[in-house]
Amino acid sequence: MTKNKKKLGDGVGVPSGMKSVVVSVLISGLIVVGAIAFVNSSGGDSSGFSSATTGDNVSLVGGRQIVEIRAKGGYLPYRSIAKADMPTVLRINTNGTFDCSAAVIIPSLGFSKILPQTGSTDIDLGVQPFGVLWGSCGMGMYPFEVEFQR
Ligand SMILES: [Cu+2]
Repeated sequence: MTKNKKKLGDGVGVPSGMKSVVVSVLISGLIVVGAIAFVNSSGGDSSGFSSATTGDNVSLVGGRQIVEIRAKGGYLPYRSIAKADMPTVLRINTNGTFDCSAAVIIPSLGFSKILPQTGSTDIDLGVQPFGVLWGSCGMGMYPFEVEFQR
């Protein structure tokens, strides 16, 4: 831990230009997210967004809850509501998914995987505490989250 900090401090150091790079990356990220939101709301049926926040993509099977999302040009629903303190499986379905949402990462679990272009992938999330589990495509451009409630 301390070793890493030291390494950052001496030697190369953080160039002052780094900050503006980070800022511009954040801004371009926001633009991308905004563009996606625009595309999502203009295409398809208009009820897409509101139904994306309900918990109807969660089912109970044999004492486990299965949270099912779809990966293709992003993740749907973007936000899932699940129960905390319960064995949980995240099922990600792909169907002709050739974009980067086939590369899934869940940073807090150290999880990353390339999904099949078409298929169903179960990810064991274990028992999650109250809180929000966040995931995205490998580049962090398409986010999704599972909110664990009590
Ligand atoms: Cu991506």
